[in-house]
Amino acid sequence: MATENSPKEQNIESAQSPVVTINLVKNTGIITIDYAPVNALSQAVRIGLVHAIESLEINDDVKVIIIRCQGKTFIAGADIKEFGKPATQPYFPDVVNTIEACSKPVIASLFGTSLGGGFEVALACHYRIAYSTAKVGMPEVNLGLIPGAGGTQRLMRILGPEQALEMITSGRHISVTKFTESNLFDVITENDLDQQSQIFAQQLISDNNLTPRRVGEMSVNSSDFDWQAAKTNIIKKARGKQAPAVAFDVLEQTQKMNVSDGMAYEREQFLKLRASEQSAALIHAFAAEKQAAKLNSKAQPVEVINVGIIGGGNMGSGIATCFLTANFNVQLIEQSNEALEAGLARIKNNFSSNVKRGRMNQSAPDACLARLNSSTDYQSLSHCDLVLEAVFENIEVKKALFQKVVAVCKPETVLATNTSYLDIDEIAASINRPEQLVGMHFFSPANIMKLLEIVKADKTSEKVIATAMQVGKKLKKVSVLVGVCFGFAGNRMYTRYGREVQQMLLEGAKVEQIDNAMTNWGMAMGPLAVQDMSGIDIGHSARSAQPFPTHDKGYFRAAATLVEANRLGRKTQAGFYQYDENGKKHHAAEVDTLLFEKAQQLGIKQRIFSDEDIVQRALFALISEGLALLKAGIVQRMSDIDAIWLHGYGFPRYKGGPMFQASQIGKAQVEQKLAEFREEFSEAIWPVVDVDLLR
Ligand code: 3H9
Repeated sequence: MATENSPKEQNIESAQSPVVTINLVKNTGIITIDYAPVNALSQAVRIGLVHAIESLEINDDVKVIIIRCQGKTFIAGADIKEFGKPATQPYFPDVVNTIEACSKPVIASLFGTSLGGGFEVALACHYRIAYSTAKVGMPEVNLGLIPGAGGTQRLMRILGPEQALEMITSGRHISVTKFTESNLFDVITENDLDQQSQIFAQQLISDNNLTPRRVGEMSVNSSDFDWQAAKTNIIKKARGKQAPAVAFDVLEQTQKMNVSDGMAYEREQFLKLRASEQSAALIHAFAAEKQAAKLNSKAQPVEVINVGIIGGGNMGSGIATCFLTANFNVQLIEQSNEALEAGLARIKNNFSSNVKRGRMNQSAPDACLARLNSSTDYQSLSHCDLVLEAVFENIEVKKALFQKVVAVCKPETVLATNTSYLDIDEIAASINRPEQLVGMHFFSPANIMKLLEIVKADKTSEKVIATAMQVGKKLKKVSVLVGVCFGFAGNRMYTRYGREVQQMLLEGAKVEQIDNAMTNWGMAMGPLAVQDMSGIDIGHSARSAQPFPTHDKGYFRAAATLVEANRLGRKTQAGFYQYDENGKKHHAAEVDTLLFEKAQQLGIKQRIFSDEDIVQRALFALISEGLALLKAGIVQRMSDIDAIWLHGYGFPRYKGGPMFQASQIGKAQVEQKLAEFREEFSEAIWPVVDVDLLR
């Protein structure tokens, strides 16, 4: 945090590392880490830190040491870019131990997000001063890891096992102001952080209070902690992730050890996790999200402040909620006052539910709603920088709507459609500014789901794409650039996945067996429970807009059969499952009969499925379609497909996404399996794809 009070005195020596410098200000040695973007603990930073501590320790002019960072945050953790490469010296546990062992008091000066290894550095320091907006956390579990440099040990000592476990197993970033009851921070300030740290250092010097206070020397107070209850809770919440259970084991096993033995055990478990497939998948997921945000063009986005949203239905109101939460001004348009009232009520309801679930504080909705205006008159969109439509899926309605929008808006207004399936090129061709039109495809519920497909039509300008991507970032969405095709990237793959599930039903796999196989494998929900939830007729009518493919006799016939029998899903209390009055689902014997009869009628051979057969068919369908999308240039890169599936379709993050799975399975095996399916079910259904695209 570079401020007016940043240390200005001359460098006392040329540091060994270009990213860590040392200054001396009134008997205080100030170590500054300057390694953009987030001061991650790369080898250069580790070398620099050790050298800085060692040289300040032997400098008689130095009484106290401060570790601070330049840029937007204190250290945000180990350098993720170094993961997957052989570990290099100095090893990180040795670095934190050097800091803690220092014979002079070391103060950490925290702002931004001090995460993982960054928080471990702070815990090894003898004092911690934090800016009031700072956050701390141990997010290692999100990468399939546990803290690997004493974090489990020092956090358990300073906060006790309950709070330490909560932080380590949840990975949450927590505001420093939540720790006022603990000894974690010595000062939490709203004033200039560098100045406060230096005042604190001067106080230690003037009080001659120069004996370091080491967290590692504290003992763990775990006498009345119920380890068994905590374990049950952690395993339940982990839903298939290994790291939280390992973190629990480390804390439980080491609670009575000294810090050095505890760290040795922690390190052993950390290294095992670092070599695990789950960790590789989670690190891939992190990188995939960051990559997805990157565009090849250098076009500059235009600034968006005022947003028009046409349509206040479930999608439109969810989208409006997102924009309002992200500080945009919103102008909501509906066809009638009644529809407008209903839309406004939905938005208010979204905010109330955010408050109820703890996603927002009590007063936040009022500030958001103050930025919302509504009208039935398109003229009120004239000042908007972005106008997004979320009306029902009818191309003629959408074309007519954009005619009205271009008539009232500025030429540079970005025009966006939230269509899920319609041809954006055709909509663009109907207006006189096709370059201004882009797809912004939100996923339902739009105020919750993180995925946003930014759809580039043939004529969409690079500036408009850059603007849509930037808006997505402000909305805190995972935005992925995709091209135009039926269903774009996500729903096209979802259709292929759904097709395979439907085919398996006709081949004799049971509804529960399919759903259980997929959820046991890690999917957030079974595909048939999802269809019941969203309404089987919805997908059926979207598909019916196009002729059913003649080469695929089973194509969504199971869904069509259920729709004919008026089993539309939860809304009719009957779909693939039967639902009781409490909404609890049960086996539906009628569905077995209906599907068996349909299979007989279509001449589809019955077989016995294992859970593994089901998962393989579903996963390879995704891989096959993903490779086709990549070849057709609908997505920029393979990892974008993974980002889409992780954030839009409940794919287990610890499995990295369908294309990561394909890479793990390996080219040769993918090729062989796809060839087997092609042989059995025809090339029309399992087409030849370019397996060489897999890395
Ligand atoms: C760990 O510490 C293990 C230790 O316990 C033990 C070791 C022995 N390294 O998200 P943003 C890059 S595990 C390298 O857009 P924001 C990121 O790729 C680690 N690079 O910004 C991006 O680069 P680019 C525990 C990193 O302001 C740029 O920074 N730490 C790292 O929205 C900006 O990122 C974590 O898991 C990193 N550690 O959010 C922290 N972190 O511009 C993970 C970020 O080229 N990081 N980058 O695309 C985060 O949660 C967020 O990035 C953060 C900033 C909150 C820091």
